[in-house]
Amino acid sequence: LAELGVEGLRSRVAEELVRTRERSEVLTGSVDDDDLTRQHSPLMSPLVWDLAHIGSQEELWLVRDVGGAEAIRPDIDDLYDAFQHPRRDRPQLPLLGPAEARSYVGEVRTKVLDLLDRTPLEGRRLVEQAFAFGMIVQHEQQHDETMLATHQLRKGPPVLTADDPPAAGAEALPAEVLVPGGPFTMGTSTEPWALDNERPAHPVHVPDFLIDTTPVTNAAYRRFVEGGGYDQPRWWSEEGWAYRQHAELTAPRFWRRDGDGWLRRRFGHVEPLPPDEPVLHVSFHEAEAYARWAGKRLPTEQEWEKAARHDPRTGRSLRYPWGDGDPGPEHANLGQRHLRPAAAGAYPLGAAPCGARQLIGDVWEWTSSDFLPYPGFGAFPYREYSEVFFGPGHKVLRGGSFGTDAAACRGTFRNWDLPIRRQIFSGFRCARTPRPGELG
Ligand code: AVJ
Ligand code: FE
Repeated sequence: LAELGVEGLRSRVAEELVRTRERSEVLTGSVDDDDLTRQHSPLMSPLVWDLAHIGSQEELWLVRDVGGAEAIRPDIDDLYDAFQHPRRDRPQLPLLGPAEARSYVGEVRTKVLDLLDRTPLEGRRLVEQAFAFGMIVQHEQQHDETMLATHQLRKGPPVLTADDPPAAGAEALPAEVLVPGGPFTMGTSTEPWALDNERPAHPVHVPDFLIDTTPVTNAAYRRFVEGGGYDQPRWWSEEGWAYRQHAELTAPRFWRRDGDGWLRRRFGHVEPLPPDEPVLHVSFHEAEAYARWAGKRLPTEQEWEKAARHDPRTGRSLRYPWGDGDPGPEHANLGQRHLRPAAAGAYPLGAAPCGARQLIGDVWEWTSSDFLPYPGFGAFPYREYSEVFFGPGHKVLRGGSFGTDAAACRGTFRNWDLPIRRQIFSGFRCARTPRPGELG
């Protein structure tokens, strides 16, 4: 950050705030007021809640905490506190209406841009001050991804448009790649916008493992579905099978049988299931069952990050699979640039040193790991950001999806969710431990 200079940093932060708000405007401006205030699924907030919540967090963290200014709307703090009201109850709250919400977030933003002009952004506190703005950009982007998931749940004709992602290359890829055993550095102490749960950098020893070169595709997952995978408890954990029974799961969310084939619904389009695309909208339990059926397992979070970041030539951990440079459209499918994952095998320039592809972007990837703190973890800026979610109830997802912005995605970034969730843009890849003697 310091390399940008004070004015460079200031304009970079302002650009990110503006770019991010444009995305929020697309997501909330493409539907009518009824669509904005309605609840499209009990799993999600009304879109108008996300919008005002974005403004409310920005008011709390920047206008009040960094700027020391008086509250703009102290009366609504409670309505937009995610801990006070579960998503299913939010439509019943006396929320700001669409016009009020828009003017509120606009008013907050005007104050924030003014604050950015006045904040010194230098000296010892530079990183801390810039971090508060970076955290707000990431927070808004995370809610933009959540709103994109709400769009996927809404009924009715398509309202969002985007070009298709690049096709897969013609070359044949190996099904899996080897990551030789040894130490690597997990997490980060230097990434300026890394959140508390990604810190600090720490050494981890990871034994030999093989990991799928690409995420598991619809075609592969379909073989599991049609091979009776959802009818055979032996592939599922006890908890997973109980969930499968209770929720009456028979296939990934948004799939529908059509004669001998399958259709899937995607942002209002109903289309034949694309065989080469990574499977999307599966829960942790479904991913785990598939992996067992395939004779494999899910990667641990440590294995995933080593595959994505470890550079055996230098022994260092990279910021991204392709190196230390920020993500470009040639590296990864991020930022809602496309409204679907790219086919497995796309993005050769985004490959990791081990040869694995699409670790960043396309689909969030379930890991077998519980969401837990790294050794030396310190909650920042609030316990409520990560710490209260640590424990066996939440599983870690890695790598970001087509709906994740680059500002909220890094090789170290950790997402988490309940193992039953599948309205998120979740997929997975498998891993396995080599059989004795297999590696020669
Ligand atoms: C990191 C995606 C699990 O959306 O629940 C948003 C991020 N935290 N507002 C979420 C978050 C507070 C969080 N996830
Ligand atoms: Fe939030």
